[in-house]
Amino acid sequence: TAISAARAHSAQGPAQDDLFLSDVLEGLSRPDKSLPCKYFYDAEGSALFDAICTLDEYYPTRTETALLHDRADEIAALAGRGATLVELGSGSSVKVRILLDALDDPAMYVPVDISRDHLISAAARLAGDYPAVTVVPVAADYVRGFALPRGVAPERTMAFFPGSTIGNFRPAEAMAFLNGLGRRLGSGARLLIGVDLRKDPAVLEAAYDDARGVTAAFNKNLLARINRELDGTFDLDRFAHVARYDTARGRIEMHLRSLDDQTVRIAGHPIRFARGETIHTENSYKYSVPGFRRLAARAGWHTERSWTDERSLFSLHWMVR
Ligand code: AVJ
Repeated sequence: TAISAARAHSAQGPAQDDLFLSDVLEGLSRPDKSLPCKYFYDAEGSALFDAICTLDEYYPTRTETALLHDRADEIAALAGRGATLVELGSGSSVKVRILLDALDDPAMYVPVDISRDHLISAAARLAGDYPAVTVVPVAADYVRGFALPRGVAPERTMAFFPGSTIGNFRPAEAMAFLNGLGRRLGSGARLLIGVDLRKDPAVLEAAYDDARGVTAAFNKNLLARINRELDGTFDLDRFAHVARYDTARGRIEMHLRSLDDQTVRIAGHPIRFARGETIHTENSYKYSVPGFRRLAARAGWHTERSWTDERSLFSLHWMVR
């Protein structure tokens, strides 16, 4: 059955645990301290991210969801019959249901996600709800590459990269990533990608520093995760959540600011923080529609359709390789 397929393929993909410690120590021993944002998404972080997606201030999720509903029939016509959907960073696999409901007899769904347990439970739930679709979860860091199931024709493949996760890459990295994805999927493959748009900085900063402090908890969970998994001694009350928009770069930056001079230990290694020093935890780049289309074109993707909501908050693009 589709559910057993989900279980059978769950073991593939490289283990990430051993990389966590070395990535953390490397990022925190630089003069400008930073941590890779992919480590936000342990079980706690994935649950906090799902909570972020329901916040009033966090417009991307509901705006993109509405766009998907509005354009579902058009997307289904472009995708054609019997498509294979490959979702990058599938998380809870919520948005893809809009596509699976609209598509003409979708054959296969390949959710790719770094958060293995969350991936497996989401894939099993989805497989139960869509018994005609073969669900093949792939536990992998999709940036490093991942194996697609055999025998999937590129012209039937449709990658789905929603949520403006592409915004976590610097533009040059985004280009390299999209180019690599196109080569992996093959000539004739399609890509449906969600991209957050440039806008009033106040709207952007509120989206990343909400009144209820959910985003602050999400950001600080990175330190809590280091405490849990790497024998860290971070005192979460001695760091503050910071979100600021850099207009020139067109990006939201999230940081954790040390409130004191302090020394933290991670797996026995001492890390010193000066008062006011920050750990840069995430970039979230924002684009204009033409700006993103130019970037994609340089990565070998031709944009056939771009859709935005009436307030121009968010964009969806249909691209062909
Ligand atoms: C999942 C990377 C798209 O940048 O908006 C949400 C992550 N960080 N709130 C984003 C995030 C803080 C999110 N992405």
